[in-house]
Amino acid sequence: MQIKKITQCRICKQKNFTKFLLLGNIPLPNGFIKPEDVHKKVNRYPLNVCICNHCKLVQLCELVNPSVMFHNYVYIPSTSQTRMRNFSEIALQAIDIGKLNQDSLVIDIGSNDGSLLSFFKGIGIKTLGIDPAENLAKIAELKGIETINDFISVPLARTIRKVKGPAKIVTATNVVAHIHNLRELFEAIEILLDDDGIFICEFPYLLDLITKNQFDTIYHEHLSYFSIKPLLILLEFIKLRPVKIIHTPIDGGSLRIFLSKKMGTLDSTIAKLLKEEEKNGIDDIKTLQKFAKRVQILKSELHKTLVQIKRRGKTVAAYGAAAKGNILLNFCGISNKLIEFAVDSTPYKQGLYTPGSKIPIFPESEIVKRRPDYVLILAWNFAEEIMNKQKQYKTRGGRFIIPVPQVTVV
Ligand code: DWN
Repeated sequence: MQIKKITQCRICKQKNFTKFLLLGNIPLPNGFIKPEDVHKKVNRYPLNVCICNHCKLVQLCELVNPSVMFHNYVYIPSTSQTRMRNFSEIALQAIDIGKLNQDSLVIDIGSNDGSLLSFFKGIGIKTLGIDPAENLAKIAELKGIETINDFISVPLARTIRKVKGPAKIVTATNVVAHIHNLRELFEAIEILLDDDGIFICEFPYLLDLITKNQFDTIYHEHLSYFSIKPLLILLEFIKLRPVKIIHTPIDGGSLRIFLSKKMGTLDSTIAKLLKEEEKNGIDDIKTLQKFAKRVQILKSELHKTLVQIKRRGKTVAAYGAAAKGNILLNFCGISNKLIEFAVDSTPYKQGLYTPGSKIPIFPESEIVKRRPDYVLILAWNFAEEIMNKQKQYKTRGGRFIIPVPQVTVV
């Protein structure tokens, strides 16, 4: 079954939703196209967002079969220094809060190419990765990170606990929002965790998404868009308690939550964030409908800006063949007619085309080689890192376009 319409909220199980944003039928954002397939019709999947009227979890209205999305995965975290710095910060906090030593086991759910676990492995801590992407599990193993190539599940957690023993730390970065069955996920985590173990997860924060117009981070891989209120309701159904919560800047704004089996103290940050959410009315349907209107304005602003540049005979390239970039391009109707080429540091994306918009992807060196007049930064969450890297392009008169939170030409 490729697509399933949600009938009940994954947190509170109620069946009462209000749809507030329709992004249309869009290709899977990591479904890059091989040259030989670029003229074939690309599969498109509905991308609509609703809010549960009971627990206020914002979530996709339709779910795509996870095997279709994650069996062979081109996204790797190690292409961004910003992301790797964020990983090292998580590792340091884990080592500190978990009082880790060489006997400790750290398990990463959605371990990708082993980038996060390599920080633990590097100092002799035992590690284990779990990831459904066959291609990435192989790469992690080649890096010496033992990785189970599978989706997380309760039976798998039981086997791991039996064979490896309990984990002092379980991590999940940009994974919890990707998983439909949250109650099974947390049951599996409770099985993996030692009695004094800590679960550390990080995922994009709805407050930032709404207040900073980050509509392009809404895509088929991200099933849930978390805020504190529904998270507190989720905690009523699981046996873990929050001991710490940090509002981090990564990916435009994320929550990093530390959960333990022991009774935690409701971190004061939770009260502060709840107040912020109330102030911005992010669980009020009127706020969400205003956000949807801003998204439409951003769409026409960006399209108009690129058409005007084209009319002036100037050229535009895209920087970062990011999943979010594919949502932005397809939703805003931007294709290879307005964007000459894209560049990306991920080897597996180079030589492919962006899905739907059919833009060819080159290594980053193409920017200096072809010197487009403008560079549209699709990976806006790394705009600073990218503009620093491309100083030479800028000093030679190149200009950057940052699409979110507003269309800005730098
Ligand atoms: O949740 C997810 C996030 C964490 O990563 C996944 N579902 C999918 C993926 O989303 P994304 O592709 O939007 O992630 P990034 O990390 O924002 O993508 C950045 C892209 O830009 C990568 O393809 C790498 C590229 N890049 C580059 O070419 N040069 C990035 C930097 C920093 C650079 O200097």
